[in-house]
Amino acid sequence: MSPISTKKHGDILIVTSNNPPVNALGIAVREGLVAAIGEADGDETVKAVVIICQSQTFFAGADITEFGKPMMLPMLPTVVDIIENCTKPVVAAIHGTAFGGGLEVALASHYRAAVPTAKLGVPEVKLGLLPGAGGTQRLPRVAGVEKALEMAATGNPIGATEAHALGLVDRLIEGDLEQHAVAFAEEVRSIRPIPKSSERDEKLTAARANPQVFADFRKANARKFRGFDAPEKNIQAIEAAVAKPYAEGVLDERRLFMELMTGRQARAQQYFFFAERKAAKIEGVPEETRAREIKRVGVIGAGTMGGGISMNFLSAGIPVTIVEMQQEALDRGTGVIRKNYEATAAKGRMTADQVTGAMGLLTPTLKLEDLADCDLIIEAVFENMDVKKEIFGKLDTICKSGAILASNTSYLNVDEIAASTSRPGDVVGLHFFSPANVMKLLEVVRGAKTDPEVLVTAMQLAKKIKKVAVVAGVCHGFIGNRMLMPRQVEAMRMLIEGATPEQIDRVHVEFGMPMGPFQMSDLAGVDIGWHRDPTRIENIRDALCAVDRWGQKKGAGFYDYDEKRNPSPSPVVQGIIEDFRAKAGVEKREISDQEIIERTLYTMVNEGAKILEEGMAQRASDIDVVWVYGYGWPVYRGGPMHWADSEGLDKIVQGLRNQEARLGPDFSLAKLLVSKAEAGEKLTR
Ligand code: 3H9
Repeated sequence: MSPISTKKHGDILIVTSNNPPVNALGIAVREGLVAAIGEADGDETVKAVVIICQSQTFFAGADITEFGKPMMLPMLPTVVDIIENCTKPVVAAIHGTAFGGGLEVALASHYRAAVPTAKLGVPEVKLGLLPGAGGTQRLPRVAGVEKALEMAATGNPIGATEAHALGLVDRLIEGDLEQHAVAFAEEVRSIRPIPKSSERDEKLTAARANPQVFADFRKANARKFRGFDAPEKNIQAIEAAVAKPYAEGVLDERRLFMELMTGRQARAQQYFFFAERKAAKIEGVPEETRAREIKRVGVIGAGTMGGGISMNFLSAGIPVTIVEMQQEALDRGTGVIRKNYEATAAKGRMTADQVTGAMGLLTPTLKLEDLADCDLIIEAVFENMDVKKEIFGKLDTICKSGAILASNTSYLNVDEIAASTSRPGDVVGLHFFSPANVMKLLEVVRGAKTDPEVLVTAMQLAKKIKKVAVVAGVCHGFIGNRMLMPRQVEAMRMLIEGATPEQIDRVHVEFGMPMGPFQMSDLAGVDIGWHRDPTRIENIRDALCAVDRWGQKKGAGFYDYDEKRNPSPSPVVQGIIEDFRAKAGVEKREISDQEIIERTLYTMVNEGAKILEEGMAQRASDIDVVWVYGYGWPVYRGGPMHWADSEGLDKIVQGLRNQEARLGPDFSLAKLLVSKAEAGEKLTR
């Protein structure tokens, strides 16, 4: 049965799509739309058309699962042209998300009506693409060039009210959408000529007179777009809309779309779209498992982590009880939370009332006993097993039955922590990334005894607080930090062998990471995990810490920093490195950029393969989600596992073999990596 059905209401033909979950414009929908427009054209009793969708949303875009498969006609550009050329006025009735191809259908319609909660956007750029069904040509004509540039190149949607102000939505509808859209269609059924977006010109004239808008836009966003192919091609397509007649502009759009579609970045970004959604699925949990209700959260520790974690829940409207040992630390912690909210409000991203509302949900206390009524308690004190065990032992006696006891540990054994309670099934790791109120990743660490209900609750709650959660097994550093370790070890070794922090960082930044290992260390604090004894100097890091080079916070780390925190290479650090080199009797040599990649990134892939082999990640794509959201791996390279697959696993194995002698006695090739490479298989499939 076709997902498109038609019915008549007086002389209005209502075309309804029912293609759950998001009314993607797959082949059956496209065929149905063409047939429905044909019906309207052919039936002289029809005076106007309404296109509307059932369930949660208007068309959310082309069907991404069709990408990479043989083309199925009619293609979307043809369908939207057929809609625009309909001889009867067409009204798009929008709710939910009119995204990508969905917005292109709406733009080809002659009028757009929307409920105020609707969102309109062209997120193709996030899939490494551009709106390829006339969107880059019609959107600037309807919404204006600057808005179209912003929407297409960033992929961020706008709300219906803003769209209405821009003229992208003609009518905002309160109440029943279908009924009001039909009334709107009745109003416009006789207007001639029928207004077509592709024939409009008036919003292009300003940019025609001032083509500098494009250069300005590129300049203003250069940092954000660094490394990505798609934003630039979105800009070029809109430039064509301004510079050329519509019929030529769409040809440019098609060419640019195909260039992107056949590229490596689009494949990586589309892979990642599904990877992110797959991550939410937990293996080995009975389908009927229900989540527990979380009405109040307790957080132990009001430091940077505890405060950031609390903010996630407060922002989602969930009350938080926050515990500290000293009044001063408690006051400082709550003060920082308030300051963070006020800073957000100052940027216009929150109202004063929302700040008051969020702070009103926070209950600071010095008594662990006050956690008795919490449904979830997250411990965020410093990384020490004895301290954590003591806290969990106490929680066991204080917390109500059924409460979830979580640790924010980033390395420690969650099973050992769970064993300090009488209810290991209620214990789980919730590893937030710093700053916890900003970073999207949450590693949910599944202990040997963690109850399926607890896992399901953690994953659902993650969505509620707008995190992307990934299930990890119990191993040192879980998924993310465990893979960071070989990278750190090799980066340090290469310093002694002859590389500089600048070179190693540059290679990572050129690869697309936001920063290299030494920049990251300076930002996070070189002293994290340091033994705090300045007389005990066993490695370069100890030597830096001993002379107070703790990173940006001290104005010195692997780099020197000026007052504005601009880094420059440090002669002191160079001296320390040379000292170690001399002591180790190592002869300085040139280290190539390729060697840096093989010893830092290939070793990470190898560790990822071990994580998979040991079942510490449910699937390779989960590892990619961790690295993209937790550490800024460039999404246009899909994540370390997808990247390894696209480079070719045999190349990765060969690179590691080339370096094996330098990687030292602790290194071993992951069996899974070797076997997949030999079989010509991929990690991600
Ligand atoms: C495009 O339009 C190109 C054209 O310009 C040119 C063509 C020539 N296709 O995200 P959710 C699935 S490119 C197929 O969890 P939410 C999704 O995988 C497209 N499937 O829900 C998931 O499946 P499962 C431009 C899709 O409520 C289920 O639907 N459009 C598509 O949190 C639910 O998704 C976009 O990029 C799709 N287009 O969010 C929009 N979209 O249940 C992409 C979703 O098996 N989509 N699925 O895991 C979104 O941004 C969000 O899905 C949306 C709903 C906001 C719509």
